[in-house]
Amino acid sequence: MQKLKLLICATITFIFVTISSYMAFPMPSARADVILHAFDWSYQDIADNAEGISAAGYKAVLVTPPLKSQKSSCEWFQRYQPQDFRVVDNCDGNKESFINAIEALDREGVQTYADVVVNHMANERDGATTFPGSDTLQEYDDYNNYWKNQILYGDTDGNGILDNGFLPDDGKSDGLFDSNDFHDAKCISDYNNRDAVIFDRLCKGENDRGLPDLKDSEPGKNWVNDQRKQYIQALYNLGVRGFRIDAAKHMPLGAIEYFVPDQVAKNSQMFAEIITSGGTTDLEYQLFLKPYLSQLPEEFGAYDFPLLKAIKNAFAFGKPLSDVANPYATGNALENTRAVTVVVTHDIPYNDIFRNNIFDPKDEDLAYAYIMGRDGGTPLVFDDGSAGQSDGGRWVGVWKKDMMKRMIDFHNHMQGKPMEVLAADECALLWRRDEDGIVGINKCVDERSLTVDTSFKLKWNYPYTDILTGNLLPEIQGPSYTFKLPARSASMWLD
Ligand SMILES: [Ca+2]
Ligand SMILES: [Ca+2]
Ligand SMILES: [Ca+2]
Repeated sequence: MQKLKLLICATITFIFVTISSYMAFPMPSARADVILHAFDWSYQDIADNAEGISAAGYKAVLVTPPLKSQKSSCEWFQRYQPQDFRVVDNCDGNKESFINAIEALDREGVQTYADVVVNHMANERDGATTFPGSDTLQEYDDYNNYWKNQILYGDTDGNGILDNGFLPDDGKSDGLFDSNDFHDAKCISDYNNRDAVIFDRLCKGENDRGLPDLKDSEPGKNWVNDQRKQYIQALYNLGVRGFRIDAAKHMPLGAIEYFVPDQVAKNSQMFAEIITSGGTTDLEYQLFLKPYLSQLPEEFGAYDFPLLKAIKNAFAFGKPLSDVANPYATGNALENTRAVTVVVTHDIPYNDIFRNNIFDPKDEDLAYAYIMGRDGGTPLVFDDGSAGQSDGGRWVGVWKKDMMKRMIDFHNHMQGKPMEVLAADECALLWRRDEDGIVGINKCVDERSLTVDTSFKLKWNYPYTDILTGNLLPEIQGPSYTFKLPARSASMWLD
């Protein structure tokens, strides 16, 4: 594919940008607003629930990857196998319904975050490395009245036919990638080999051809990275203000920095999916997360998998909860400003190798209280809208559970208030948020009493209320106070 003319594309794309009300929408001052991961929700469902999402306290919604993926079957993983990312059309909707979702959320003061899947393309058509396939290009042309409305970028002259900058338009849609745009067909055999993880394919098993891996590693050959860049810019231009970078450990850091436009990085929340099995002493952390955090600018955040692992360990039988009293200090959490904190992600129930990270349901509630109650990181709540509904639909409707809404309410009340741990032992954690909030978590099966010094730390003779139960805390009347934490419970007191 000839790629020289493409240098001009990124700038030309701007010409077609409608200056919308989104451009004037103020950025949140802190990056600690709760994100709803509306996993495999349709864009229509998101639009329909925008008011409820806002009322529940969420400030952003991470939506289904806005790209073209196959619709002949709707398993969730198809959403992560792009056929074309110049157009939006998948089991969860199309560009039109995607825009409706963005606008509906915007009206409620909620931002839209996009799941960006650009490391690889779909495993289809017997291992094809031409995207989209010729049948798809023919369909674009045969049903132009539909497809012209789903184009995100790549129609340089705006005539409804994808041209990718090759003008004059000859009336037939142009392709996006061919075999020259992919690394050699080889499955990743060693996940501790950084080069293999970046250049080779994600495969499901020995007999799987794997996902064709885009070539993004040769200096001076920027076709792939320029397409990724235009894609992200186009999403930003629609009003998207957050980007989850899928499979980030599988792309060179230089490529990520290249394809995220500076203005987008500065005005959005960027976070990478780099799964590690631990914190700073973990090999995967050293190989993938550490270079990402140290070499990319501060705007580039990440899922806090180190913290997830630390919480999971601290809730295990025989392990002290006090292990997560100060996780950053012990190398078990990312910096506050770069962390997206989770207790479960879609990958955990839906991939056999991660299922051992699933919490006991009650522990999951307590873990949510932990990430919502602490100062640091942006909590992300996983809600399962997929047809699969793993584990009997356990994560269906999580977003609107009464307990979840109350925790988010506490989180939003405590924005920016510093945190100090007052007590920590094998069973329990107790911390304050300035003098205005107190969180207590007891993971054990017996009530726990914790006596703490309240001098200059908490308000005396003052009616703190547990937002989770509505119960009043018996008033603190002096410098010593004994908190009683019921068995297997969280309490979030505020004024
Ligand atoms: Ca065109
Ligand atoms: Ca053409
Ligand atoms: Ca790769």
